[in-house]
Amino acid sequence: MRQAPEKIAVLCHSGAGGSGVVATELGLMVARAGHEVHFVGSAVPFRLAGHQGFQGPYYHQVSSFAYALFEQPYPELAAANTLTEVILEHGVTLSHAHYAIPHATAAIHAKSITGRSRVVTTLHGTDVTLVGAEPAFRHTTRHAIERSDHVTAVSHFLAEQTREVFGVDREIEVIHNFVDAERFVRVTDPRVRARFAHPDEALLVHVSNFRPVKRVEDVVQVFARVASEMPARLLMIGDGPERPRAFELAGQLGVIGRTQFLGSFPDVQTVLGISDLFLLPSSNESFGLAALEAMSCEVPVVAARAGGIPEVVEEGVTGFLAPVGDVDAMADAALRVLRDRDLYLGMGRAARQAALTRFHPDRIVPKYLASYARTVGEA
Ligand code: GMT
Repeated sequence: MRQAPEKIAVLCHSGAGGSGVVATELGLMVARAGHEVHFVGSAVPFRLAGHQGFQGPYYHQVSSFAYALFEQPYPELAAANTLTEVILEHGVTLSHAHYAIPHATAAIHAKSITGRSRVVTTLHGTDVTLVGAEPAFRHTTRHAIERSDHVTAVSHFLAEQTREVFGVDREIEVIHNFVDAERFVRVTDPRVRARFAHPDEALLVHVSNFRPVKRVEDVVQVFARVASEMPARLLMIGDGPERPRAFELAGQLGVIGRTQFLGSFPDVQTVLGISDLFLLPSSNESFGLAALEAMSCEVPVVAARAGGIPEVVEEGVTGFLAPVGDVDAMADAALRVLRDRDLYLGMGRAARQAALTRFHPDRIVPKYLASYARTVGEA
């Protein structure tokens, strides 16, 4: 980064998803490094609440305008307009867009209006693997990727996928996600764990937005197999369209009494910190931030061998991977970890070690700061 502090705008989704979490935590760390950070979005990002102050970071709400003639509220145009105001009023020199569409599109638009503010875009996955591959957004996503001044992706898998899906040959810097290893720690107070499980029960956990890509029914299937072999409980954290199906399946498989659906909340670290095993059977996952947060809490992971997950979970070291949909293999792996105390403890330690080394903010955040410096310096 330049000697003088930069003024940086951050565009991200406000919901509980991993991209908003990464954007917020990164923005907070960039602010702590002495830069002025302005979040721009339709709602206060999930994990930003309580962190704003008169010295920043700041939050600017994207205005929305409904008019009978408009069939849609045009959120991308509204975001570009609000960002333009923020760039002009505050002298923002760099916009960091999390997701090619709609955020990089809005940032590129604001850059073109103002003639200022370079654009760094971070690809998180869904825009490339799901939305971007949808022909309705193909050209706009490719344009956003090509016209950004710098592009990062959260995994090698995603960078490769982006090149394949969009045929772009520009540089895409891989910067893995990070975890706050001081916040995501083992919770040793037995009273916290006692709220959810008896001491002799294994505590399995899943955190997601319950979208089809997460295969939450597989979570319940794996848990039912585990629970038929040993005393166990399952915590389902998050919310989304597949939650009713998962709930119904838990009833059908007779594990509803041992499964708790806790909904969505920001301080997920406490629940991860008392858990024994994290389940992530997604059909695709560009990274799997929730798995990393579990690892930081010394929780081994059983996951699908999909997308960027193998870049996070090291097979046989910090967890086990199985083919997508192979709930028997996942249940076998879960039982193997939960029945072997030494294996369980060793994997937990290795998981924590990975969080402290490969995925520590001290290692990852400077890569973003360096990319900002290069991008602003090129102006
Ligand atoms: O997992 C989701 O569906 C939410 C999505 C998001 O936009 O928050 O997560 C994506 O970004 C995360 C942060 O980089 C990654 O950890 C997730 O793997 C990625 N989700 C998918 O690729 C499905």
